Amino acid sequence: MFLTVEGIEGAGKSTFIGLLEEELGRRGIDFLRTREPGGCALGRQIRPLLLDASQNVSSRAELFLFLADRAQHVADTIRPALERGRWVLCDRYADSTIAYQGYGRGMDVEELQRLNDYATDSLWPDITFLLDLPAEVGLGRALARNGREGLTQSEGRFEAEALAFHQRIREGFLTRAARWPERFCVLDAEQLPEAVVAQAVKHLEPYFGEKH
Ligand code: Z5A
Repeated sequence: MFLTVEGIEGAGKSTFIGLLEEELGRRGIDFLRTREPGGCALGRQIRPLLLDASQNVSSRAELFLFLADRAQHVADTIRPALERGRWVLCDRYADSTIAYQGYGRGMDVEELQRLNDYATDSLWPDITFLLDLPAEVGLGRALARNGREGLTQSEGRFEAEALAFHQRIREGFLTRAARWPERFCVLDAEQLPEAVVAQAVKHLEPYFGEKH
């Protein structure tokens, strides 16, 4: 079972995944937690290039760095785990590229869909949890967290983008969720973290018996 978690900045993905991990553990599910960018050895070298605010990376170069990270991550980590019957729980995946580089940066969405098919050899998640909330709420949370962790307000290339950029990304995710309703499970991320996870667990209930 391949699960991905998507959402705008500050949607609460890390918090959500932490709580979901506990639930999966309690149910005896053998799972792998991973993330993009940076879920494999090559990706850990690529990640700082993508997130460093001082890097002047062109949109196309950025796209191919995300795709290189993903291609290696699928080959090295995700596919082998799925083939061994494990569940994979991944923080961001191909939908992020289409939302950020497509809807956010204005690159051609259908072209990005094809490039993701190529990079992943057509591996798409079984279920995608979309943590949905208004962009200003997510950015507010991310900035408060950065403040607590001693980072500057605009630390990171994506945090520094204008509110309209993050609003386009939210709309992009929702457009994808409407196009693939059988894959996406849209969760109201303005609720308390425990309530968000409870909705996800309810959605997963039919799969728990299968354990793969
Ligand atoms: N990116 C891309 O452009 N293209 C791609 O193909 C891929 C990614 C794969 C990766 O950054 C960046 O790369 C990302 C998209 C882009 N940039 N942005 N934006 P990252 O991995 O460093 O960061 P992130 O993925 O955006 O995650 P995040 O900012 O760390 O947020 P989060 O994991 O969703 O949230 P959190 O840390 O769990 O929560 C944020 C704060 O809110 C924190 O203080 C929590 O305590 C609080 N929180 C969490 N849940 C709640 C609820 N339910 N209520 C209230 N407060 C909450």
